[in-house]
Amino acid sequence: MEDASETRHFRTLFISDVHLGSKAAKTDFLLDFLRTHEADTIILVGDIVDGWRLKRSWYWPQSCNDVVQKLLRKARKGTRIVYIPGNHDEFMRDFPGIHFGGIEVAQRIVHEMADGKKYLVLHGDEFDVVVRNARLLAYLGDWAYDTAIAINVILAAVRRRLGMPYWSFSAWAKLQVKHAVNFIGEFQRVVADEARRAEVDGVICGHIHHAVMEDIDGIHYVNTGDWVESCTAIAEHPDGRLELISWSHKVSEAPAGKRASKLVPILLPKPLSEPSQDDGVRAA
Ligand SMILES: [Mn+2]
Repeated sequence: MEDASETRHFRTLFISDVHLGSKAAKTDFLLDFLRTHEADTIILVGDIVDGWRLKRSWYWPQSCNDVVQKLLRKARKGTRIVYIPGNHDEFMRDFPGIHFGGIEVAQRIVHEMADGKKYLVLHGDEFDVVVRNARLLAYLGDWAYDTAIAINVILAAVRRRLGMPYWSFSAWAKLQVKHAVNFIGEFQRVVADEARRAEVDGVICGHIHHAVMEDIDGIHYVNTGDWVESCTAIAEHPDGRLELISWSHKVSEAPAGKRASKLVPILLPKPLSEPSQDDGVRAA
């Protein structure tokens, strides 16, 4: 019963932070989105699978398989799919350059838009240490910045070897409520700096679950958001123009029809009293 006129076709779709394996993953929304959005290229910008979550307790309902199957099917039908691992699916980082089921894995890529503009595409967790220690690093200078990124990589590897969960940016940021806005701003600035170093026009990342498109000192900073709360994606039109799509918004706005009736139960508010103790759920 698929209405072809409803399907939108893009040059590229950017999706991140789905956290498959965490109960908070909005897989029904994502499936709905994938059904109605086609693209020549789909770039998965990290934290698609929540490996840390699955390690603690296995939660893999059919809908998670459906998402994976949907992506593999698109790959079979000719969509180029690139998987850039994040910190929650860093097990994928052991396979750079590997193709599986038509999906290619890369640490980061430079994507050229249809209008020739170049964008650095990465998940963003490599800047956690920098963001946390922004003030100190600004004081120490450039060498400290590079060292901090290197230390972040080493620490993550050591923690992984010891079976410790990845330190979570957003869980930490939430504890620092007063400064949360500063952290988002700091993250954006640090990532934009990296794009400037790479001599590109913009950057597309995920990690902090905060979808936005804005200019930061001449760098176009684009964040894909997440499919845990906001259900957002970035789409590149055939002419290279970028659009931030908020899918839950569209669903809730749609007139009562087949889609609305199907998705209404998911829209029921969850009890607000439960602060997410579990880092896997909202953790960036
Ligand atoms: Mn992340």
